Amino acid sequence: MAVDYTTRDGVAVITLNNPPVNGLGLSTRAGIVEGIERAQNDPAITAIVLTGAGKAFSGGADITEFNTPKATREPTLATVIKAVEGSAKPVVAAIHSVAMGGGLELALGAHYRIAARGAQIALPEVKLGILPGAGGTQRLPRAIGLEAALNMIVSGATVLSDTLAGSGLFDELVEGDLAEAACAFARKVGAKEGPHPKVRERQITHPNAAGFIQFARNSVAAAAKPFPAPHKCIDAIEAGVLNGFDKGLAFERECFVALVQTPKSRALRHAFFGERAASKIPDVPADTPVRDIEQVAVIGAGTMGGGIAMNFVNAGFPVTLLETRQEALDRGLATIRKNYEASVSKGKLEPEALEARMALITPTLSYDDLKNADLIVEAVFEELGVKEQVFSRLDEVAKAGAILASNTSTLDLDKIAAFTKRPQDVVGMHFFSPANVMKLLEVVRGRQTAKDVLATVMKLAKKIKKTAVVSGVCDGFIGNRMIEQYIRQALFMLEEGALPAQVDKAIEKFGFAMGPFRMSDLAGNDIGWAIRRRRYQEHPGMHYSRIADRLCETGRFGQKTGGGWYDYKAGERTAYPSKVVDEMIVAYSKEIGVARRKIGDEEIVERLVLALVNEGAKILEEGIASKASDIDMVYLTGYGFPIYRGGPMLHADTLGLYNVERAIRRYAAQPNGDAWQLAPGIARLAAEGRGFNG
Ligand code: 3H9
Repeated sequence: MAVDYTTRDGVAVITLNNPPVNGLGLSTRAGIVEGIERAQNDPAITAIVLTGAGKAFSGGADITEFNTPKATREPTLATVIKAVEGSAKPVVAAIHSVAMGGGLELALGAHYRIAARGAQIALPEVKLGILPGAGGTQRLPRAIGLEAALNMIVSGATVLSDTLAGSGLFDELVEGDLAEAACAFARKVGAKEGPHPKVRERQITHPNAAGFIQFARNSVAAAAKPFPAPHKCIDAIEAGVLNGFDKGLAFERECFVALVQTPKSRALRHAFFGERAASKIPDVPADTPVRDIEQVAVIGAGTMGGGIAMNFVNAGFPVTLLETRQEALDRGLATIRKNYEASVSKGKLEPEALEARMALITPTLSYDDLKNADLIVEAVFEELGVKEQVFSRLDEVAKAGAILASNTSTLDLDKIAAFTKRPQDVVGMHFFSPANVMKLLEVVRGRQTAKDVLATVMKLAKKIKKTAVVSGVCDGFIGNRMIEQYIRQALFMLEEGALPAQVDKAIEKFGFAMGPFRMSDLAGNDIGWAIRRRRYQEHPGMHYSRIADRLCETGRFGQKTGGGWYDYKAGERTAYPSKVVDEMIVAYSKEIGVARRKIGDEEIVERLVLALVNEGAKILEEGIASKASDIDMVYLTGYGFPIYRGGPMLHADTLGLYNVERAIRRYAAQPNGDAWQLAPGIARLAAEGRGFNG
């Protein structure tokens, strides 16, 4: 049973007991109704306390039940709340830790609410692409006022119970023993004559509700472009204001049912679970012991090393920062300081905090100063010879059990590990630039990386607020290996008839933050050039368009040289289509004997996205990623894939793998088709009528 029923001196205590967060799944819902009825039928009971066991009052509806028969089976949450609200004996919600979504809606159905200080209160449904579907849009405005409620509902933001003191939501805020206080409160109100107050009966008072709602609509229109849910939240609140509680409730329900079935909501829920699933590694049990990490060291104070150091400093870790030359060290420290100063001037950091953070950094030129570090992250030049020097030196100085991490983005981690006599302690921590900003961390698992090293790094990733995804060893790991195929298609399309601005526009309209050519100009076209030159030697048979090499031969490396695929004005980041480059592209097609054709936006998007999907499927098949959602998390958090499409693999499922297979086979039969070798996994899943996510 997911609900416990006990009695305490005339008070029935109904305790949700459905770990981890007391999600309101079917058995929990049934348990609450049963408990309410049992209390009605017991003459010794005068009042009811409704609370949650463990780490939450309730995290809301059980999201895993959405779009399954269980979600609509009675008692639905609406029925549960009706039972609570209709109880003749007063119900007191005793809220601690977390009351979110349906959990808060349940509490709003109670006659009284008392809360522990510091409890997290939210209606976060909008973050899942839905709106509160059990009366939240109707009751919260009646409890805390129209403006505060609308802001909470539309943003999904978490507000502490302390902040809501005096708002009308809570009857009492409690410092000490909540259960004790709730029972005492319940006894007091149980002694009173009913009926007991109902939030639904309160009035929404606002001097200019219509004006405020219009203002909110305008703000949301600018901020929530591709998402329907925030708009529907406002519509539902407005329906309640204009037409009263019952009509508002019915309208809210209608909107909820429609939104929960949309691909956008499915994508957001996929991202929610994908983020949590990424930290679970199939053969590394959750109870794997972790190593203590107190002291961190970073080797290399360049852009990457500096950004990595900032991550740890921000989380309170003392960091020793090693460079080979004083000048480089000074420059690195100055950049870190500049970054923090920018945060101070934006009001995101207190000036004292800046100094405190800088004080956590110990600069050094000596490897001997790394001997106390529990974790050492190397961020030096991407060249195996350089890594060899660093790791053999680390092997000499690092203490036993220290984790030795490489930030390599392209090199073979197993080779790096072999430079030491402790390959079990070596792991990849591939940060993305700017490392202090980007959420993604690829954790690269070498052939011999110890399980406790992996477990430690995954736990640490949470502390430094990264989304960590484990990747096996392969060229480019998950993210860059896939992006290479995407860029390859982008370049082929230039040869065949497209221009950079058209390609970028099409994929940005699909939802990518930045198209491949703007992205290359930002990262530096010389980086891709260096990788390609390596590829030409390693895989001489592999077919690449040489058009990007042509661009690089002219010195157009991107924003940093004032020109790349686009032109840039000094001091600006705006990309202006470049006549010179466009003419160069057209001339190149002619030179290689290609008759340029008009390429539609649909083809551009399809080729780019399916290139990711096809490579992603191979990565999955080879076990480089352990699940499709890991690949999606890499793309959502590191590559600007539109979150409302859930990542390339979920997007492929939405298209249907049968259609994906057909499209890939079609492109494989066209010019440059040799770049398309259909991943066997796609054909297999399509034949079984399945998707990457089941
Ligand atoms: C809703 O309520 C709709 C209603 O308006 C209308 C209905 C008709 N369901 O985040 P954590 C799992 S929509 C199922 O690591 P934390 C989570 O997957 C809901 N599972 O812990 C994870 O599982 P695992 C509105 C859920 O302490 C485990 O719990 N509510 C749910 O860092 C621990 O999660 C929300 O959107 C759920 N509702 O944070 C709240 N919630 O261990 C979403 C969590 O297998 N939840 N799980 O990986 C959160 O924001 C955080 O989980 C919370 C705890 C703050 C509660």
